[in-house]
Amino acid sequence: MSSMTVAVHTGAVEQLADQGYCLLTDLLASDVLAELTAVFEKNFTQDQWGRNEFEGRRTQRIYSLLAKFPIVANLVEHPAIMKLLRLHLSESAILAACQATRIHPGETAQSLHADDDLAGVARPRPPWSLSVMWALSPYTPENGSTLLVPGSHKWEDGRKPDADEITSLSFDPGSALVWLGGVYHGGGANTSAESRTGISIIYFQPWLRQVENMVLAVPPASAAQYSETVQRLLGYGVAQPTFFGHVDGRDPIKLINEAIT
Ligand SMILES: O=C(O)CCC(=O)C(=O)O
Repeated sequence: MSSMTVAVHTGAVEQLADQGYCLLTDLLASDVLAELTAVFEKNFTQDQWGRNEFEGRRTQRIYSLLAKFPIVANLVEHPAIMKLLRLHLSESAILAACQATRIHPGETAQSLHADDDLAGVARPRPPWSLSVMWALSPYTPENGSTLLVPGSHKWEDGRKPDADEITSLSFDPGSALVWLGGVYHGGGANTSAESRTGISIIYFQPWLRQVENMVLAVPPASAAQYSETVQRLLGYGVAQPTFFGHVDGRDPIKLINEAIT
């Protein structure tokens, strides 16, 4: 991560600490935004519907973006985001997820959740993750803009948000909504006639990983000689029920043996 000096919007660093989220507008050069928009206009197809209520039955997702669309690196390593990462997470944070999402008209609100709660460690706690929602279309409360509960990263276990504590913002393509992993959030309901398209990126603390990077050390062809138990211990498997560890939305055990279900 570079140590260059980068300006972020006035107050964003403080707002992220205090409210748990901030909105950065107008971050992308027009040619980069135009290319990103064109790429995802072309690549959302009809076979990408969510497989459960959490993925969203009227939501489409495309995974493994950096393997498919190098232009996405402009978002992953955007200097303003790198600065927030350094200040709020870690100098050596890692990329945990990077997916395109399109919420279609008729989608209902996703259940509110805090990504860091999956750790099962008592709240409040320092952030284990930082999320960024990059808008490639307008985001509005009507078309499913991300629901957020400001300040909830400071809440104790068990507190549930009242309806008037949940907010969602309007913002333009090229903006980035950033929140800390302790903040309750979720995709909003789309009651409009237009779809809402964005790139959702999650960064993790660097220690949320294997000590040895086992799937690089023992690639699929080599892992094939072992039992399924060893393969899953190496990392060729997903955690249930979160599906963490997936590759392009699928269980990575299939990289070794397509027949395993
Ligand atoms: O789409 C959004 O606005 C947020 C989605 C989200 O939090 C998730 O899918 O886990």
